Amino acid sequence: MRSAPNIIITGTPGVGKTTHSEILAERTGLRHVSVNQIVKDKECHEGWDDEYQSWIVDEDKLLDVIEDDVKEGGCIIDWHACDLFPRSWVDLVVVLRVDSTTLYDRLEARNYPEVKLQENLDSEIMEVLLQEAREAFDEEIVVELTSNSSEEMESNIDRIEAWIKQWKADHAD
Ligand code: DAT
Repeated sequence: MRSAPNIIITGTPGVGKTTHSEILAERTGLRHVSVNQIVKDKECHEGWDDEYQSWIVDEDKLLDVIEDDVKEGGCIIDWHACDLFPRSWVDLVVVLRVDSTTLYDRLEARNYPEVKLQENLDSEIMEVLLQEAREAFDEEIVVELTSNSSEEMESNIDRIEAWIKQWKADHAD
């Protein structure tokens, strides 16, 4: 059994997954599992998509690479997809949401190609990742939080931190 929970922080690119994950890892001692970084470092991909300027992820290889670490517990998995992770690995799924104007500004600042920017904006408006999370996991473990401002981020982090403490208390011997 895990001594600390595994949490997925998901949502459209630009919603604040990495920022939330880094601060949470620092405050709680949980480990930030940056899937982007792992895909690059461990070559869990089948090449580079030039149009989208992103790696074509080899999900089986990715799962193999992170399995031992995640099974120990205490991981904050930071990735824009969540339905590839086995349900048994996951205790909480946080789906971050942002208003479309805010997201537009954040993605533009990243110099996203127009096609990728538009696709991500559409995906956020259509709640694609929220639906994906709700379909892949029990509804009780899926939480939707807004991330438009630093005040909202602060409150999200406090809330997740409190949830982690409670999880540990509930799962103590
Ligand atoms: P993601 O990992 O989801 O792609 P990120 O953490 O890299 O997103 O954040 C994208 C940019 O937006 C980055 O410049 C930090 C900023 N940002 C993220 N969350 C924010 C928030 N709640 N309030 C203000 N800025 C935020």
